[in-house]
This record gives sequence, C-alpha cells and structure tokens, in this order.
Amino acid sequence: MTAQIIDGKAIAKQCRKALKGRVKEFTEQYGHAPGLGVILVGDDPASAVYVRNKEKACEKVGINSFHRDLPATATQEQVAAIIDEMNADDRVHGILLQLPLPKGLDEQAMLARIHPDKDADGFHPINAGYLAVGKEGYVPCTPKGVMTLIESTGQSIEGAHAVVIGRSNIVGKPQAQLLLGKNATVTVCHSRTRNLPEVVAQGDIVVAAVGRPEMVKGDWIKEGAIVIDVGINRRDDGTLCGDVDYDAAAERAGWITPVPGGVGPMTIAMLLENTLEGAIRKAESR
Ligand code: NAP
Ligand code: LUD
Repeated sequence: MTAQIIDGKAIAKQCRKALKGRVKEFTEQYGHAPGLGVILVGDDPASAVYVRNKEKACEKVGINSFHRDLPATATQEQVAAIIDEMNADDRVHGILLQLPLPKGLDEQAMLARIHPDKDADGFHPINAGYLAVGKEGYVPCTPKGVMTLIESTGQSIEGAHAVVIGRSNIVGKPQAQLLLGKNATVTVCHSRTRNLPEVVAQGDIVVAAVGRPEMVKGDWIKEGAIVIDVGINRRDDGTLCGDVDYDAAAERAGWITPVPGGVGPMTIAMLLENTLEGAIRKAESR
C-alpha cells in the first residue's frame, strides 16, 4: 500500500479561510476584532519563527495581535507582570506564552497565571482538567489540529486502536484524552515503554510526538494505518524531519502527514480558532 498524504498545509488554509469569515462577522457584530496577546521570552530562534508565523496568520484573518518581548534574563516577576497586564486588557481575548521558557523560569507557574478564560493554548490546569472530565474549555492547539487531520481521512475513530507516542502536557496527554473522547481505544507510550515497535504495530492510528528524528520505523506500522507525525526535528544540514521515517512508513500506511506541511500549520490555525472562540465567549457573557 502507498499512503495517501494528509495535506496539513491545505487543510489549515481551508480552516483559516472559514475563520476569516467568522472573524469578520464577529467584528461587525461587536464593533471590535478578536485579539491575541503574544509573549516571547528569550532568543530561541525557532520560537521567534513560530511566533512570527502566528502573528502573520492573525493579521491575515483579521485578529489583532499584541506582542511583548522579554530578554532571556527576565525574572519570573517580569513575566508575571506582562501576563497580569494582558489578563486585564479587554482587547486581549487569548494569551500565547511561547514555550520553552528560558532556564530558571517556572513554566507551570507562568501558565497557571494566565486567566483560564484567555488560555488560547489550553495549557492552564483548569482547562487541562476540563478536557480530562469532558467539559467544554480551551483545547491545546496541536492535538486539536491532529483530530481534524485524522477526521479528514473519513475513517472512523470509534473503536479504533490509537497509539500515542509521547506523554507531554502539550501534545501526548491531551491527544490521548481527545482520542478517548472520540471512543478510540488508546495506548500511550513513553521513554519507559517496553517493546515499542510491537505496541506501535497495533495502532490503527499512530500519533508520534517524541522529538527524535525518524525514530518510528516503517516496518513498525500496521498496513493501512493513519500515521500522524507531530515531531519537528532539524537535521544537521538544516532541513526538517519528523519523528517518523516517512518514506518507509508511507509504503505501509493508509494515510500519513508530512513534515513540514502536516501538523505544524494546523497548530497555528487552531490557535486562531481558540482566540476567536475566546472572544465570542467573552462577548456573549456580557
Ligand atoms: P517532550 O515534552 O520532550 O515529550 C516527549 C515525549 O516523548 C515524552 O513523553 C518522552 O517520554 C517521550 N519519549 C522520549 N524518548 C522516547 C523514546 N525513545 N521512546 C518513546 N518515547 C520517548 O516533547 P513535546 O513537547 O511533546 O514535543 C514532541 C515533538 O513534537 C517535538 O519534536 C516538538 O518539536 C514537536 N511539536 C510539534 C508541534 C507542531 O505544531 N507540529 C507542536 C508541539 C510539539 P518521557 O515522558 O518518559 O520522558
Ligand atoms: N508554545 C507551541 N512551543 C513550541 N511548522 C508550537 C509549532 C508551528 N505556548 C506554546 O506552536 O503551540 C505552542 N504553544 N508550539 N509549535 C511547537 C510548539 C509552543 C511548531 C511548528 C510549526 C508551531 C510550523 O508551522 C511548519 C510545518 O511543520 O510545516 C514548519 C516551519 C519551519 O520551521 O519551516
């Protein structure tokens, strides 16, 4: 079998087009545009690129963005002060604190400082709790985008065996919750998992979120599986690759996402969607 490519770039473009219409309606109805507050701490070059792409995407769909930069030497109090300002700013409906933070800053404390109603990334413990108990709240952008990519195949998630590799708070764990919410049978793998290839081989759906270049080999993949590669790794020559050995996996999978052009663009589209949804919730609660 040769896999069909899931074109995340094209699907994200469709999402942004639909969002642009909804943002326009919102802005006409309420007299102000949705707004995203963006906080970048330190000088990680990849973070700077992602943040710039997110701000450009906001602009294209009509969402305002409010950018604050802090140096790598910033203190916890300085980051907290910016978050507090954005929490209090009525023009800001969603707040993005780009990760990772420079060493020495307490990521969990900073994420918990963001008002849960403005938590466009869905990383606040309250929103993580809502996801765990199946209550409506903000859903983290990457796993939310992955669900859209899986649904684009037209295959049923209910009853399927989904194998998630990785258990981070930003991808693996919320991904497992979302798949469980759609009635998949979910296995979550991590660095202590025994016989990983055998576990992955059971997956009708495989989501790889590890951060190790091409770690998932083609012969681990079940014939016809849906393979979603969340990994973004930079090779020594500067090119990007995922966590899956794409060429070999594509020979067995039914569907597969490329890197770049798979999950990454969806993460950005979902951030825009969460920001709009936050603005709608706020406007409707007045
Ligand atoms: P992370 O916090 O570093 O978590 C990695 C997970 O992989 C951990 O749970 C770890 O297990 C597990 N792991 C490490 N080595 C393993 C091994 N040999 N076998 C099985 N599992 C192993 O990473 P993350 O933030 O979830 O990100 C994962 C990847 O996705 C990275 O490449 C990141 O750049 C990318 N990413 C992409 C997007 C996007 O929009 N495309 C968004 C977010 C992240 P332990 O828990 O046991 O340590
Ligand atoms: N922090 C994220 N840190 C890193 N790739 C992203 C990402 C788009 N607070 C917070 O945005 O959701 C987040 N919230 N994350 N990430 C990773 C993670 C965060 C990574 C890649 C891309 C977002 C992306 O657009 C392109 C693609 O895969 O096609 C390639 C871009 C390139 O470098 O060429």
